[in-house]
Order: sequence, then C-alpha cells, then structure tokens
Amino acid sequence: MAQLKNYVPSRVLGTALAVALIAALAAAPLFAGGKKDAGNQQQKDFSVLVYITGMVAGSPTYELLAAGAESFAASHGNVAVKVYEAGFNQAEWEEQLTSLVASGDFDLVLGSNPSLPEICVNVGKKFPNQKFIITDAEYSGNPQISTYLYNQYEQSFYLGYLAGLVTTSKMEHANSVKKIGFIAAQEYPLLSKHIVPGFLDGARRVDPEITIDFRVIGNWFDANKAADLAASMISAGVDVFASIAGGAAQGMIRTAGEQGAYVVFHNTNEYKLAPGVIVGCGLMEQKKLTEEILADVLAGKIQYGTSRTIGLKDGYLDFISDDPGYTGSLPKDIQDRFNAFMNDMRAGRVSYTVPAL
Ligand code: RBF
Repeated sequence: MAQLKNYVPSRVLGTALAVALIAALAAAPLFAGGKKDAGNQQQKDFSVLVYITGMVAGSPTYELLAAGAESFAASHGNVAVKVYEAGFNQAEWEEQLTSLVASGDFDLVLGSNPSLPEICVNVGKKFPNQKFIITDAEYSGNPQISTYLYNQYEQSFYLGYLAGLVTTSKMEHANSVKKIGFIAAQEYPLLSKHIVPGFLDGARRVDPEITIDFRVIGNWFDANKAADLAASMISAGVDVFASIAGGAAQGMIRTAGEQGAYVVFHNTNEYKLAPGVIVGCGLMEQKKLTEEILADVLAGKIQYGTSRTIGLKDGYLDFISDDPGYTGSLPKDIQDRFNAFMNDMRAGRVSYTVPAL
C-alpha cells in the first residue's frame, strides 16, 4: 500500500490531488477551529484511533470494529486509522488512552466496550477538544462523547428462545433436565442486567421451568478454564450453552463438541467452527455501524452528548438462519418454530421489557 502511494504516476497524482482538494474543501466546516484547520490548501487527514480494550483476535465485537474502520479508511483517502490493542489489564486502559490522546494525533477515538465511556470522561477532562465515539455502551450528557448501545437483551432473548427449544427437544444430546448454561468472562452491568436475564427470559418463553447455570471464568482469554467450567456444567445437566467470553469461548465450544452439547453464539457467524455443535448464531452489524459512524463524523452529523439504542428493528442485530450450520443441524420442527418466533420479533409482535441498565 505505502509503496503504491509512493509510485503513482504524476497524471494520476494530479487527479488525486484535485479530488482531495475538493474533499478537503467539502469537509472544511468539520475541521474549522480544530487542530487540523483547513486554512491552507493541502489535503487534510482525519485521524482515527481505534482503541481496542483487549485484543482484536478472538473477540467478534473488536474484529468488526477494526474491520469497519479499516474498510472505511481504504475507501476514503483522507482518513487514517490506527488500531491500538490495549491488552487485558483493565487497570492500565485509562493511562494508555491518556498518553495516546496526549499525543494530539487523533481527531477521534473510536472504541467498543461498555466500560469505556467512564474512562473517556476522565481522559476528556484533561483534553477538552478530544471527541470519543463508543459502541456497545450507553452514556449521555457529556459533550465530548457519543455512544451506541446494541439491544443485547433482545439478542439474548431470541438466542435464549432457541436454547429453550433445544433443551426441551428430543435432539441427540438434549437431556431431560431443563437447564441451559451461560459462561461469562467477567461480570459487568450490561451482562448481568441485559445479556444473562434476556437469555433466561427467552428460554422461559418456551418453558417457564427452564433454569440457568451461570459461571464466570475471570478473564477473556483462558480457554482451558472455560473448557473445565463447561464440563462441570454438562455434568450438572446443561445441554445448551451461550457465552460472552471473547477468545476463551473456544474452550467451551471444544468441550461441548467432545462431550455432546449444543452452543448458541452471540454477534457473529461461527457455525463453521463446530458444525452440529453451534446450532444458532446471532448477528451484530458492528462493521456496518462503524462505517456509518465514520461517514457521519466526516459529514458533521454526530450528536455528541447523546446515546442511541439499536437492535433488530433498525437492522443492527439479527439471527443467521440461512447457513447450513443452522438449516442442517436442527430438526425441521424446531427451525419452523424458531423462524416464526424471529419473524414475530422482527415485526414487533413479541412483547418484553428491557430492564434498566
Ligand atoms: N468482549 C470480547 O469479545 N472480548 C474482550 O476482550 C472483552 N473485554 C471486555 C472487557 C470489559 C471490561 C467489558 C465490560 C466487556 C468486555 N467485552 C469483551 C464484552 C463486549 O464489550 C461486549 O459486551 C460483548 O462482546 C457482548 O456484545
């Protein structure tokens, strides 16, 4: 890429400069007063820090955030993206973000984590011109911060409904105990108030007697611990699992495959990872959202100080039902019931109350 940029023929370069000039002029109001003032006639870069609170690999929400920002930059020559992995030590996140922001290199910090807004509030106090946009989080009232909250109660609710159909079924690995399992990396408000209750509420729409076995790993990377927990839960009667555990979820999937249990998966298409084991995958349109956010930023359309909640009806959450991992793994009657339920959910015909965060 860098080489290509260095060796563009001058005729092409001339055209590119003209295009860039027009783009810079069009974007001028955005930069007015900012550190990248469009006072001179050169091409202006808009620089985005993608701040990953963990590691990209193995964490669907982070992979999609980075992919969305990078694809936007690839199609917008004046946008530069740096993806920074802050690692798993949460105690260091604020300090790392502070020194990145202190460099003055970034017009925007983009992140995806429910715990980030509070960190951004603190960093923003020291750097009042810095803007932050955080997905997968809810925070309003700070003029430097804009957030987008996925309705994860909703996604967990329909995945829970599917888990309820599976645990009460006659499928090969379904037992007579009406118990579903949830493995979490750690506890945090979005998980404890939306994700886990949504999963159980959804399952109980199938059968109110269903119970949940909930376990916590203690970090986002220990797949062996997740595997041990899954084994102990299977012994206790769990036959279908969900998890929010980043890379550690691999251990749970492995054990479910080895010992005979099923998995429903949040946010991304993981059917191929364990065909016949992963029988349902939700979908989070985080890549699309990231591209839209960056387009809105360039167009000056972001409302800072506000939070937006997005889900099924606006097309940011869904369920992947056209994959052989789904159509080939579940009995026809379960698919029919679940597809009908999803259609009712999409049409707003299923009533439920999202708890307060
Ligand atoms: N999700 C991941 O997939 N990988 C992570 O490393 C990760 N780290 C998190 C750390 C904290 C402090 C919190 C509150 C959440 C984290 N999440 C992580 C959860 C993620 O932001 C999101 O809520 C879930 O992926 C569900 O959509």
